Amino acid sequence: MRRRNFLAAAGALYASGCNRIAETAPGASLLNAADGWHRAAHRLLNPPGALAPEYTTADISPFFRGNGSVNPGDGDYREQAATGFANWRLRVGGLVERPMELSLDDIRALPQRSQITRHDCVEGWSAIGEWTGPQLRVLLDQAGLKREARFIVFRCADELSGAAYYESVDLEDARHPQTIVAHMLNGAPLPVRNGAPLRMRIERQLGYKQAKYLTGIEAVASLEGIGGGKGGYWEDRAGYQWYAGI
Ligand SMILES: Nc1nc2c(c(=O)[nH]1)N[C@H]1C(S)=C(S)[C@@H](COP(=O)(O)O)O[C@H]1N2
Ligand SMILES: [Mo]
Repeated sequence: MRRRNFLAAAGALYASGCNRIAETAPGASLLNAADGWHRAAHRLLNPPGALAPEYTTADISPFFRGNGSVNPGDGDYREQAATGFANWRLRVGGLVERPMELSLDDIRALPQRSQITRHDCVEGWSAIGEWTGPQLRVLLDQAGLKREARFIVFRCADELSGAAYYESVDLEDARHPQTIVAHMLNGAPLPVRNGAPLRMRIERQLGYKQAKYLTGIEAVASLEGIGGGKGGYWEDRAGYQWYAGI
């Protein structure tokens, strides 16, 4: 509540012409002013490393609904699903020293984190689930980010209306302890509707940032030229904010 009031106050300030923060925020040239302001205000209230709330097993929603793509028919996804994703590979590339291709066994062999968190979709629903997988920062450290890397792009296997779903975050969210590459929901392999076999969990941001059907993790210096250039499928189309802090 306090946070919302602060954001409202900060919003009023912003509307009255205080847009210096937006102009000087990192990546401001790529992002609209509102995004720059939102990120700056949210970061002020949630210092680096501040955790999203975590819940108990008693809070877990009996059913975690699916939204957006829920059963991709793209490429060889259905064949892969039929074989239990035995041949699924996650590529880690772009501006890294050591590009990698990981199998699900490779992902499961890394140190794991489990977290019970609430997913909030802008369409007006929430669900609580327990997600398990390695922290993204472990993968990034193995691959070795190059100095020029500033954003991490998430590539997905599915298309919506003929365009590939994708998302992106800055390095602060990429390295956040609750940013994980999840392969389990509530102690079982991810259901197809929730992004099997791999999806991102970026717990301080809204639902559309949680990329499902993950095929690639790419370090880039700029979001220009990727998709429509606004950092994500819905950001490109519906004007959703790139920084979707909650
Ligand atoms: N690849 C992919 N990721 C996606 C989507 C999608 O359609 N495709 N939808 C997004 C939206 S809007 C939400 S709310 C969540 C839904 O996650 P769920 O299906 O596990 O509920 O996934 C997000 N990630
Ligand atoms: Mo959503």
